[in-house]
Parts: sequence; structure tokens; C-alpha cells
Amino acid sequence: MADFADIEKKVKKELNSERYRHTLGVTYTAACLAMRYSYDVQKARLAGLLHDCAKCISNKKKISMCEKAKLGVTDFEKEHPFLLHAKLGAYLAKEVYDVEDETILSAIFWHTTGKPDMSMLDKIIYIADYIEPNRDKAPRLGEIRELAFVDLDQCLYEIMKDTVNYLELNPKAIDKTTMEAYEYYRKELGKEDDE
Ligand code: DGI
Ligand code: FE
Ligand code: FE
Repeated sequence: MADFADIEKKVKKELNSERYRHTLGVTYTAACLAMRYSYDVQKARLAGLLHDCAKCISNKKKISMCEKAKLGVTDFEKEHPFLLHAKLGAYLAKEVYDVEDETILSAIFWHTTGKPDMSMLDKIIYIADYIEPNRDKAPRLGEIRELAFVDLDQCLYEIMKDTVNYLELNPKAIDKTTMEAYEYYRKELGKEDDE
């Protein structure tokens, strides 16, 4: 594999139509962000294409596949198995789709929680996932979409802030990496006084 058109065909088979539509949205949005920030467009669109490749696998199967691949499933992940689609997706990108580029695998691995000190591609995929044109539920989407093409780090922070605020409705469901990522960028960008 590792040819974009072949991967596109296979990903289409693995996903339902709504998830595939979202995936294409992320693919093209990631490519646009790469153009804006002088990043490798081919890498960005491949990471976008594969970021949710494990999304339509049942929760039970996600857990068993992660265990079989020795990816280390925590009790927290067993309680919130949808989180596993990110690390399982990175694993499948490597083993099934033959992607060797570690920056692409990292962007897939961290696309749901984010993490402290993200690479440019980690940020592009995290942001593209949130702002792609099919999304319509998040608050302030217009503002955040505009910010994505003005200042990547500020945009990343605003998305993390809204995500954590939303997740705080059910604080027990927050992964520690999601929180660490938010705290890291809050400090990094001098936002400690933000609400
Ligand atoms: O797979 P997608 O729906 O395209 O997007 P995603 O992989 O970024 O998942 C989005 C959801 O994940 C969004 O509703 C926020 C949620 N999320 C992010 N961090 C955490 C989380 N949910 C829980 N329970 N815990 C987290 O730490
Ligand atoms: Fe996802
Ligand atoms: Fe996604």
C-alpha cells in the first residue's frame, strides 16, 4: 500500500459513509493548513486520510485488537474504548497501510487527546479534525476556523479550552493526557489567567 489512491479506496471500505465524508474533510483541511504553514502537503493529507481508520471497529474488537497488538490498554481506556481508535489507528496505519513515517503515526496516535509539545503535523491534524467543513456542533466554529489560518498555536489552545470545558461536564471521563496537553499550552501561551 502507501499509495494515496489505494489507501483512499481501502479506508472508504473500512468506514461508514458519514465517517468517510468527515475523513475527506479532514484530509483536505489538513492539506490547506499545510499550505498555510509551509508544511509537507502530502504528509498532511495522508495523516488526515488515516486519522480515523480504526473508528468504525466495534468497541469490543478495538479492545481485543489493541490487546493482541500489545498496545497497552488501561482500565480508563476499557471504560472509554472510543479513545482507543487513535492508538489502534496509528498501529493499523503502520501495519496494514504500510506508513512508516513516524510524524504521521504520531499525528494519528495523538489526534483525540492532543499532548504536550505537539509537532506541527500533530497540531494540523488535531485542528483539521475539529474544523473540517462537515463539523457543525462545536461553539465558536467560525472564529476558530478563521484563527486556524492566522495562528496555529492560539487555535490549538482555543480548541483544547472548549474541549476541556465541555468534558468537565463529566470530569471522570477526562483522559489525563487531554488535561496535560491543555495545561501545557495554557502555560506555554501565558493563558494562566484565562477562565
Ligand atoms: O473521531 P472524531 O469524532 O472525529 O474526533 P476525536 O477523535 O477528536 O474525538 C472527539 C471527541 O473526543 C470529542 O467529543 C472530545 C472527545 N475527547 C477528547 N479528549 C477526551 C475526549 N473524551 C473523553 N471522554 N475523554 C478525553 O480525555
Ligand atoms: Fe478520531
Ligand atoms: Fe476525526
